[in-house]
Amino acid sequence: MTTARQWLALTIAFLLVLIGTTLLLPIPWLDDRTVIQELTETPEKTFHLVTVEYEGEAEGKEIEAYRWDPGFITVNQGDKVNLVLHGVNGREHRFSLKEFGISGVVRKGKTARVSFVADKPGTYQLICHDHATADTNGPMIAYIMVLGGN
Ligand SMILES: [Cu+2]
Repeated sequence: MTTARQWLALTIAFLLVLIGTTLLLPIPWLDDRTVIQELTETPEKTFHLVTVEYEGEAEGKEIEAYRWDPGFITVNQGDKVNLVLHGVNGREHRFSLKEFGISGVVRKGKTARVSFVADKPGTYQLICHDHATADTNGPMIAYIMVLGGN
């Protein structure tokens, strides 16, 4: 005969195995990540941006504009975002993303890396202060859209 106490022990053992497997097995609809990974790891997204220069001519005058390429990035709230900025055109670009306390400079032929956690929804501007407006050969602004939680 199985006693009530033994049933209880068996039930607890079964539940522990069930919970253990659920937490540790890769789940197909979580991109084969485990529940523990899903709960503890911050999703990380890396974007490469290039400094580019557009040139044109109007009324015999040469005109130019610097841009970040790509100029629009979408992430989810809570993502750790890595920006890898490659200096291709333009001698240097002093930039900031002020809502996330980021500033730096990208120089021609060099790479600058910055990271932040996108902890608040909204659209933020990665501004190059050397080319911030059309009057200063810009606007060199990349828009970073952080989508709110689900
Ligand atoms: Cu610039």
